[in-house]
Amino acid sequence: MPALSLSRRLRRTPFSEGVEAQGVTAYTVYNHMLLPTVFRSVTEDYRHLKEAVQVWDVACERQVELRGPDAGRLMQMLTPRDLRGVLPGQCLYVPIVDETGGMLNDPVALKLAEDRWWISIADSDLLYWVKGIAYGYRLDVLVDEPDISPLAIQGPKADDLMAAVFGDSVRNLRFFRFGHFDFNGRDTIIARSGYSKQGGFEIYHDGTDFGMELWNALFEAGKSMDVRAGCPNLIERIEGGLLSYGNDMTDDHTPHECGLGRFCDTQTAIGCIGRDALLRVAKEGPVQQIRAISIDGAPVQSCDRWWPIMANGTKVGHISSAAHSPDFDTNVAIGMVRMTHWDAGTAVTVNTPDGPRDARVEEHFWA
Ligand code: THG
Repeated sequence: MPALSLSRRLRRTPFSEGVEAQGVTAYTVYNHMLLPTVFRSVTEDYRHLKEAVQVWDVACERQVELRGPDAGRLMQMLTPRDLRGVLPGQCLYVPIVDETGGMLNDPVALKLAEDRWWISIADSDLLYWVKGIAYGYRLDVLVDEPDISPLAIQGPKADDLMAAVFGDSVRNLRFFRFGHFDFNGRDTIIARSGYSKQGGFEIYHDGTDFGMELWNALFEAGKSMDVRAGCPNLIERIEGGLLSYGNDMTDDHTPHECGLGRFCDTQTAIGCIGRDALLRVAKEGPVQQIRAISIDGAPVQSCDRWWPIMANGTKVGHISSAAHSPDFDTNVAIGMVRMTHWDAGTAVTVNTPDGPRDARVEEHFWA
């Protein structure tokens, strides 16, 4: 593999020094920023994530901040999820759609105050869409990307590690809630959330000067817990059915096609851009949808372009993510499948780069 040329467009993070000292072996680019993808090997990282605790540099989950009297109105324009009744301190997984109902991003939104939200974005330049709407509708709101860098603590021992650094009260945080905690005299936002099914937290580090201080404190406190640097793990996130924007979905897909209909309240999300389009698709129902798919045979290579899903010689969908799962002893995958073939148990063929494989639509994701 050729190397990745670094320059200031490809942003480093406040934790990059620590990531490199811990032996990162592969990066990807996410929101124009470095995101580690492998430390030891994807399989070793997976095993360790499920047994111990990891510190993840997910600074690339950039925040789009909305601040001002119209922040709440703008937030509701961006998503078909009904935001009435959401309180400060809550996180929400929110589909963001365009005027056709196509997915623009699938962030976690944090309501900081009545007049202040963070949108913790997946990999697309959402800032410009949000700025354009605020400007076009003459909204009284400031939209920008503050330099906030999330650091995720994930794995079964995450509570113990966090309690060692931030005190026992961090254990009381409920899922998808955040609170303010002290770190060496600095006010720090911590949420119980993260891109794995192993449980854990996200620390929203603000500023660039104490990133390594935070990183080092976590590694010092976690020595007895076998803490390691980690990163979102391909195998674990496919098992868990966690979708990846740009891989598993694009602006050609509606939330319903992505299986995110449960995060849409299109009837009551008054003011949401794309509402009419979504009301139509909600009524008619999607004709293709994301499914868990198992693929037989030897471990597959990673899926860097969509692999056709075939049945009786016709294309009935595509695989967008795939990996070999040691725990389930099969290749686990995420794919978009046409209605005619999306029922659990349906046998299909996946055209992988090294030939056709027998595959099966599964009832659920694996975790
Ligand atoms: N955390 C934060 N920002 C993020 C991510 C994150 N931005 C980018 C990316 N991840 C956005 N995508 C997702 C996808 C899934 C989830 C979070 C962000 C997720 N889903 C849970 C699930 O599907 O089980 C819970 C959803 C719910 O019940 O509300 O957590 O990880 N800060």
